[in-house]
Amino acid sequence: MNFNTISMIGLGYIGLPTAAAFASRKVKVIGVDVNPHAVETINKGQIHIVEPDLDMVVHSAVTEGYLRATLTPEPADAFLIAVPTPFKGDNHDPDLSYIESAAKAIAPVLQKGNLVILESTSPVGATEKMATWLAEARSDLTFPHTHGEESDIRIAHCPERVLPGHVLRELVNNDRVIGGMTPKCSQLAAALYKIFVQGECVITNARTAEMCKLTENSFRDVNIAFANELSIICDKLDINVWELIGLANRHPRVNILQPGPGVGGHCIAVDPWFIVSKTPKESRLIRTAREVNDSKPEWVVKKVESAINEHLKLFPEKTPSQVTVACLGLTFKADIDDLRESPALQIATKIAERNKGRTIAVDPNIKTKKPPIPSNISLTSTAEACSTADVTVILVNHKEFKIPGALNFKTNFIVDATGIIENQA
Ligand code: SAJ
Repeated sequence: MNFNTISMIGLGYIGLPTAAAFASRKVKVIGVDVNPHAVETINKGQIHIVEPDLDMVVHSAVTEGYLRATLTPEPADAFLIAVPTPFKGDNHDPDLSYIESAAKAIAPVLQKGNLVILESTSPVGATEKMATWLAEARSDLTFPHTHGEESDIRIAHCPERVLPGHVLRELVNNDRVIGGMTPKCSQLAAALYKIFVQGECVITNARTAEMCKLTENSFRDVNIAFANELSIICDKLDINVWELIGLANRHPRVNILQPGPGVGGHCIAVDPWFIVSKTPKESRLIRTAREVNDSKPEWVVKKVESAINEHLKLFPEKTPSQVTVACLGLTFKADIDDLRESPALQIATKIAERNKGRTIAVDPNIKTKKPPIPSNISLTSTAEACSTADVTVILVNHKEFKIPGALNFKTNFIVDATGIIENQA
């Protein structure tokens, strides 16, 4: 089949780069988003998110006429859905309402022969659920969950697996898991991705593809939890965890990840719960890993509180309101500017709430004038933080902090959640 027009529903961190990747191969792409600001910005050839090189690709796709954004879906040969799947309530249950809305929005323009792909990270069974929502809205068409290979509409789940900060490269180079609801659905979806994917398009079924994405992020979460648990054990036993991990990793079959202030972002801290929510009794390790990683920020805050107390013991003439605490790094991981779901920001916020003195913070990647951080945290430069802080906590290993000599502390009261100091020693 020829894909003359592709429609991308959801123009966020995944949808927009994917739309731009198709458009860069001279395929007509109609991007759909409910956010008028996003639509307007894209139609001007600009972008509303931060991702290296994406601005150039979107600019040329729009100016050459291959990419256009709109608020309402229009007919196309293939529809790709890349909308959020957050939690519903406090129970970590997945909220599929954005997928449901997207399905209901495209249903009126669906035509026999169309392909619909769910790219959003989803709990097992979500693709079948999407098929039922489409079928409810279009009783004149047939769908794979009832008509198998004979269906009018083809449906597949092809999860995105790209790393923020490297999205354009990974979109093209990574292998792609293609989970069709039937073999024909898979073949059609693979043909679509082959337009720009240079990695292998590996075919499976929809449920396995759903579970594959959740498994990848849970694997990473469990491994980070192991490193974080080791860091707490080593602290108690007076062992340097960074040295320990370096030594253990010299074993040919050991590869321990790095401890940190906790796990942030919108994927690794979320997706494992989609497995737990479906199979709560069976997912003991996956749940525990989430709990271990989620408890790490509070552990770091407690270390900072102990450091403040030690500092006050050494300088008994000082009152708690005279202690300045500096937080180095606020983003959810190194060398990006994304503050959402950031354990570093969570820690800085708690410190600022509990610390009676001044709380200052440095983040070389936060360049906006009014970043979304609490007003009781003042942003400053690395040099000023190092020269004024009585207690310092290193929360993100940004490349600027790793430059030899960049961290010239006046204080000895340092809590290093990242291993920067140890790795420089
Ligand atoms: N982290 C550690 N120690 C480590 C590695 C990471 O504490 O050794 C922390 C980071 O600081 C960060 C969090 O984990 O707070 C997550 O960072 P990440 O770089 O591991 O992953 P994300 O969330 O940026 O992207 C992940 C990727 N998944 C995997 O690597 C298995 C990416 O490929 C997925 O596409 C993305 O989730 C997603 O969208 O699901």
